[in-house]
Amino acid sequence: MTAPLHLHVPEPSGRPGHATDFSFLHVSGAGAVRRPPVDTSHFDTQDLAYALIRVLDDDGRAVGPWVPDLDPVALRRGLRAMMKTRIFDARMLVAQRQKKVSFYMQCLGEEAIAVAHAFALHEGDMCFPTYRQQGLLLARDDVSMVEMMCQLMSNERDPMKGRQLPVMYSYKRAGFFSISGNLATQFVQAVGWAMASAIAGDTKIASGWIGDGSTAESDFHTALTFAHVYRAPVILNVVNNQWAISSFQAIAGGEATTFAARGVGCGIASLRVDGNDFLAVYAASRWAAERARSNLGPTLIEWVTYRAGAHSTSDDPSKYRPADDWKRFPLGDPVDRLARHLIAIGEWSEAQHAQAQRELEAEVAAAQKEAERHGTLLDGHIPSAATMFEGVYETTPWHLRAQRQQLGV
Ligand SMILES: Cc1ncc(C[n+]2csc(CCOP(=O)(O)OP(=O)(O)O)c2C)c(N)n1
Ligand SMILES: [Mg+2]
Repeated sequence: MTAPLHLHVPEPSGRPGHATDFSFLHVSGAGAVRRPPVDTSHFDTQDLAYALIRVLDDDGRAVGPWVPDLDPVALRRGLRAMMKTRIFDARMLVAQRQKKVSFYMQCLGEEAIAVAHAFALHEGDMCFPTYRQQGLLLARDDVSMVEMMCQLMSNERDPMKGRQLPVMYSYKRAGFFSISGNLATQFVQAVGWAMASAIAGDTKIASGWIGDGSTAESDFHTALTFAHVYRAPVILNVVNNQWAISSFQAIAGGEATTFAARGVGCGIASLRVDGNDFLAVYAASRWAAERARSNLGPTLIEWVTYRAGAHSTSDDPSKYRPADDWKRFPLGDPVDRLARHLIAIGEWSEAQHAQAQRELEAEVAAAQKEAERHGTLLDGHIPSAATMFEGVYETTPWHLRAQRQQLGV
């Protein structure tokens, strides 16, 4: 008699009231992982897809072959952009609780990924983000916080005119493709855009974004196949923040292997990187961007991080995970880690940090005050119903003209 068959159903390593056991997370030592030349093969990145590329050690020193060429001025800019992102998120969360915004999504704990990645791209490159990469916009100066807040408040100055959910920004001028709520579509779109850039003989590259949970969608696998077959100039970012709303990342297949390893199997050079290490994020992003720009094809990067906040303002994580999870997460807080590094090299101090925090809080508060002048959900200053007929057709069809007349707008 053979034993009856059974399935393996992954269990989360922590539940409310029980401390999470993070021993499942394979963490390499800072500086311990090799850095191959950018023209290496996917085969040569096999070990890198299971290791964890890290630059900052526990004392805040930058060590090993992945230390990037970033001067203190750039590092301070990065730190400020991460702090600004965190403050922006905190204020918008409160604005949602005050009913000024209908819905919000924070990127608390994941700030280094989008901010350092933005620093590694060029003007004209196109990102296909999800709702947790606001740092891509806040790291640059092309889009003002006021404009972003008007989108969140669905007010008269909302550049999307109420056609997108709050947080679903769209900024062609800042290389930020319209966010699609249909997850994983970002990956096929990014690969398609990258292929079009190459077909046109252009020099711009694409950067696609997906979460750990969304890699279970078939679009993820389709995108990898096309990216590999045509050597598309694209960076494929998988943000593994351990959760997909209330589903632990193991449910999407991150338990006995890594998300980075998916890339190697498809013929794509792949890296697994400490997403809470600003220097490692910048270095890996530059490595991937250089490959794409040099016709060496796609790179898949798994960014290991932790979603410190709720999934969205519609979620209550205390129902499914321990409240102190983030504090126990072995990779720490990206803002603290970069600040500690700058202090360790004598380029920052506690006093400067406190001063920067005050300045940025004042800057974000001033932006919010300005945005609220154009209305919030509370006072009903929303775009006119007429806007739904505008900017869609070059010539409005007869039936829409009739509907607009009926509405009297
Ligand atoms: C195709 C699709 N399926 C389901 C959803 C509903 N949904 C929204 S967010 C989410 C979880 C996504 O988790 P993950 O990909 O890990 O990203 P994270 O929220 O952690 O950044 C789900 C299932 C969706 N928006 N699109
Ligand atoms: Mg996730």
